[in-house]
Amino acid sequence: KAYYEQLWADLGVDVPLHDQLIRGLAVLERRLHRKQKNRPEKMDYFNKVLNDLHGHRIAEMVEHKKQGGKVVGSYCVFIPEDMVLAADGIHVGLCAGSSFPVQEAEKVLPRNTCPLIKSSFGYKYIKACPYTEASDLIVGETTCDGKTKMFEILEDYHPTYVIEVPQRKNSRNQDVFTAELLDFKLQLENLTGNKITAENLKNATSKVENKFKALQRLFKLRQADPAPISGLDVLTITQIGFQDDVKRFTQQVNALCDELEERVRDGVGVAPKGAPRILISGSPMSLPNWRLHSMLEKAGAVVVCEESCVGTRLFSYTSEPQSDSLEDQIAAIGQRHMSINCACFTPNQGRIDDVLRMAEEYQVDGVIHYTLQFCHTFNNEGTKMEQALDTAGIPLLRVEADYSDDDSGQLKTRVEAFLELL
Ligand code: BJ8
Repeated sequence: KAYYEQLWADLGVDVPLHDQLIRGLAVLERRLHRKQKNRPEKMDYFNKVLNDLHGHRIAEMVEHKKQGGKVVGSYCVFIPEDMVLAADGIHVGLCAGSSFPVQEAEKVLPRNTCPLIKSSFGYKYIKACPYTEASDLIVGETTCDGKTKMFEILEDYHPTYVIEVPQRKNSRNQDVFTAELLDFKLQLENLTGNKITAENLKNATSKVENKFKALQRLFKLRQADPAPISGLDVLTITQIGFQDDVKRFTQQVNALCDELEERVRDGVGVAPKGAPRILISGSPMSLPNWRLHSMLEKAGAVVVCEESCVGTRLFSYTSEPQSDSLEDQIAAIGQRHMSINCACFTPNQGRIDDVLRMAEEYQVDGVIHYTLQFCHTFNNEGTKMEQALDTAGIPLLRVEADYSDDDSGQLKTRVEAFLELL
């Protein structure tokens, strides 16, 4: 522990505050994850990572930095991890899912801002996240207005670079985004001192897309009834994927899938066959935002799919360049990301179509539309989603929540009433 404390202190982390954070996380993990029954054995790896969240991986990053390497942090799936890897950097999805730094963040940001934004900024503001402190550069994006404006403030606290994400999916905007990625390439080359070449980008893309394929495999296995793994465990795995080493993570997900294939063959599940199957769609759930999954599964349901950036929006697309040229590869990466059905796009019918398709593929009994408080994009899109699911005869519950536990009682009552209707 002393070794890690020194490591965190050297990065500039407020160690006593960080201690409180880690202790809170451990309590949550014991209360939620360990209380689950009949978990796959191959969850062991992910449990260990979760229990050592700021230890081994941070040590790897520090070692990488000592060798002259750079760490690049981000908060959105629009930032291409493969481009960072191609420049021999480490990419990390930064902490943004807990209420821990929110009160402090409200000293700078308006209170009526989405908790994900307050949490992201708050971790930097109170210096409690070693991943943020280890980042040589934070890369933001102009997805929603709240984030865009927060990045202008974050610049005063941390080296920050912002990529423009257009809000319509047409060829003109596709070109804008590709041009943004070409600028990002230069930015990464300046930061790391390494050239991004056609060859190293191709290798990096193949690593990242192998991770996507492993996650696709994991999600497909959840289509079985009984579901071979809980939604809480899959959510946690996907969250860990934003921080873990790409190759190691991919191997571990595939090893878990081997075990789950056996479970499906043998009819082994985490909940009895016929338990209510739920799809959650909406704002992303960053670690440790586990409340809704846990609540649903404690009430006897099983979450079988997340239409979310910590879910299908992360890994459903791959890039297919027209040729091996660097420009074509970057254009294909741009296309891969412009395929993401984030509610920041208008119109965004693709997301509604995805949910309707997935409701069938995953044999769901009901959908929960999850919106983080003050997330206007997903909240407004919920209206169209509600109409579409109503027409298709799929029950929907709309939930708006922040990161605090204040409304847990009320949320639990609504969730249980919804499950009874199914
Ligand atoms: S691609 S969903 S990760 S932007 S929840 S900060 S939208 S007010 S996180 Fe997102 Fe990228 Fe889109 Fe995905 Fe704003 Fe909403 Fe907050 Fe959000």
